[in-house]
Amino acid sequence: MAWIGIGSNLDNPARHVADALATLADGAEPRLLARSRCYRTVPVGGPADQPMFCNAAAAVATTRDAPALLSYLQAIESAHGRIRDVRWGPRTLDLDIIAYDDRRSADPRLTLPHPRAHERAFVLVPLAEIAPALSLGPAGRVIDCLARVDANDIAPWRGAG
Ligand code: A4P
Ligand code: MG
Repeated sequence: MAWIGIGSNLDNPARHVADALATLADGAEPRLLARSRCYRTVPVGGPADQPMFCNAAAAVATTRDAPALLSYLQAIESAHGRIRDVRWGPRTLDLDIIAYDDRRSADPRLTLPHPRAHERAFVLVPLAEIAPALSLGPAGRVIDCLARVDANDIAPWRGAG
């Protein structure tokens, strides 16, 4: 089982997130097991003037190994017109693997659990809806990480999710 963080802040972000969830729900493999609501979140890092994000989280069952799952997710990003230019800059769709079973990896091409998930409210708030007890490694469970961050400016995305 894998947990996926979903984010978008360009070209109708809620639609990109909803479409990505629909793509995951349509496929037999991976199979969508759970999804969170959609949230409006303040951009973290990157250019100061970028738009607000829509963020959500999903749980999938998969027979693919983690690198193959990441390739599959990157193909969905590409289908949404994702262009990688500015680090942490605006994007039509970002699909990150937050955790894959209890796998640990320090490989920069695929770090597990995701190296920044435990300190980011835009990941933790949606993830806490579907996986509050999930361990994010040394940082602890999702709900414990969430208790340590400021999530006050995160609100449900009106009209979606
Ligand atoms: N990579 C390594 N580990 C993983 C993993 N667990 N899941 C590598 C996915 N990818 C992983 O990612 C860069 C490289 O990370 C990939 O080539 C992959 O091999 P990317 O998707 O091309 O670029 P990125 O997402 O801009 O990079 P990064 O550093 O992963 O960004 P973050 O840390 O995910 O932050 N603010 C709000 N409010 N909401 C957001 O969703 N997202 C970001 C991106 C910044 N600020 C945000 C949001
Ligand atoms: Mg990413």
